Amino acid sequence: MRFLGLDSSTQSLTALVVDTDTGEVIDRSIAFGPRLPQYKSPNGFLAHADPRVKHSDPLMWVEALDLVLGELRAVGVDLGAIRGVSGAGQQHGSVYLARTIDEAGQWSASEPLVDQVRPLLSRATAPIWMDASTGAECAEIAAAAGGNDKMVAVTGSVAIERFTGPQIRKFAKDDPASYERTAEIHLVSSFVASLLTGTSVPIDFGDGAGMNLLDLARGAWSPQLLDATAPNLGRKLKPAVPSATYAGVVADYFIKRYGFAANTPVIAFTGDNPSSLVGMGATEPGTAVVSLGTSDTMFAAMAAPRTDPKGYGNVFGNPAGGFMALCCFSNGSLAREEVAKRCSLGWDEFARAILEQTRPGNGGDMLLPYFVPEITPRLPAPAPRWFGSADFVAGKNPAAAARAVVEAQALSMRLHSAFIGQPPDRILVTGGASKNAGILRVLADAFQAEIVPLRVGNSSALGGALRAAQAVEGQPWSDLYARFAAPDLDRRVAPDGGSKVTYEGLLKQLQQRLNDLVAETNAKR
Ligand code: ADP
Ligand code: XUL
Repeated sequence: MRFLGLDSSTQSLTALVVDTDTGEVIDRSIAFGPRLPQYKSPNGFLAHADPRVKHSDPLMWVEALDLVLGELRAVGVDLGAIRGVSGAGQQHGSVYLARTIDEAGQWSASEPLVDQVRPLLSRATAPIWMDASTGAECAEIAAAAGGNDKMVAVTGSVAIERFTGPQIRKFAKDDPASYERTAEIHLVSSFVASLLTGTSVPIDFGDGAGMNLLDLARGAWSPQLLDATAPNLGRKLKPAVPSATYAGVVADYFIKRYGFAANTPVIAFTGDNPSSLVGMGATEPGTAVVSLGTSDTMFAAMAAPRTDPKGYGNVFGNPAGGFMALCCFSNGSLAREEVAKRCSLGWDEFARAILEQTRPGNGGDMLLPYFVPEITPRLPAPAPRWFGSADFVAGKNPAAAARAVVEAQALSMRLHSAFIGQPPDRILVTGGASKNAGILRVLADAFQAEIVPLRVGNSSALGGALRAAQAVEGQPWSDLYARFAAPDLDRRVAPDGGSKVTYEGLLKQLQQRLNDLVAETNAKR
């Protein structure tokens, strides 16, 4: 049988079809920047004078959904053979509607969906996970909830700028009239699922845990946190549901336009990271995953929720049941791209610079690669810092710059993910940058762990397709993983034991420099 997974991520929307009989996988992506230039979002978000503010136009995601389905059809995929759909969205981003999709979602097949969704928006833009502008709201929510320790105990995370609760509070404070006329608030995941069914699809536990609103133990919105966040918020959110919830069927619009079969089931969508946990075959505790997308994340399934005493890490729902821990770094691909651009390096040259032209430790050259506000550690404003030789600091050593950005990222990941548990000796990798052999080499050495890419890229969209397959066909996860989440053994990278001592030293040095940078930033506030 065939299943469709969708992933509405920061920079692109991907659709991926699996065939559980033949093992075949077909995917297509719409990159927002090049394909939808009218939205003026080359990296998936709108320009803003304040670097802390990062919003996207939700209509861009609506148009991309039509485009990607059209493209699947154009390459000969018979969407009438799809037996179930699920998917994922970039986490934390929120969409505000003046009418619920239950009320307004009888989409007419004769008019583009984007024109039917436009009049429903009560807020023209959607704040996304990169937004760091809600520091005041985080403090207010945490204070009203009894402090950040209480927030962690209930929700698995301290009040954090990018999480949806503080974003909702900011909207309610800045534009109370528009907030009041908002009938329904969606995450990106539940929004795309709702477009697909033409009904209001609830938020799942996986993505809902990224809102600073979900009581993890009860699997329900916390009444106290709803109150601490914004007036009447409980009325604007449907109750959260387990990820495997049947959410409805594909709307007539998609049947008429793209040839889906009547009554094709849609399973609740989840966050891109929980979805990747499935796409990587890592829903059982014991396997660590690093995702190198727009953001870099490191995550792993957990039997019981374990929280980060430093307040950086988060706990989300595991779509297969239980929980997952996650650390998120906003200076992921965007920082690597910034360095590559400044140094005029293509990705192949970037990899060669690491593999052939530089050595572990980078001869003492170190970069704190914070070109946009950072989540881990928390830096509310860009703060790149260059340490080492004069040429390097002056930006005249492209090879060292390439290694420096990746070494700092890998070591910061090691440092901040320690709360998740035992240091991993094997890490699965995914995301756009996992194609880069230079980056994998540094990860292997910095963690002293074997790095294993999977054969299928797009783990988040794959996770959507596998979740649909599991919900409809009911086969064990392990069978699906054996078939679709197989490691690409030719590309795995073993650690070089000779670099271990160098990286231990570098780790301590990085920790000190990060502590200094955070202290400097806090002193300026
Ligand atoms: P997201 O899902 O967050 O939109 P992806 O996982 O699709 O992101 O990754 C996109 C990023 O991957 C691009 O921004 C680009 O910087 C990076 N990328 C693509 N190819 C390479 C490569 N060969 N080496 C390093 N980075 C790459
Ligand atoms: C996770 C996070 C990002 C987004 C975008 O907490 O903010 O990883 O999900 O990928």
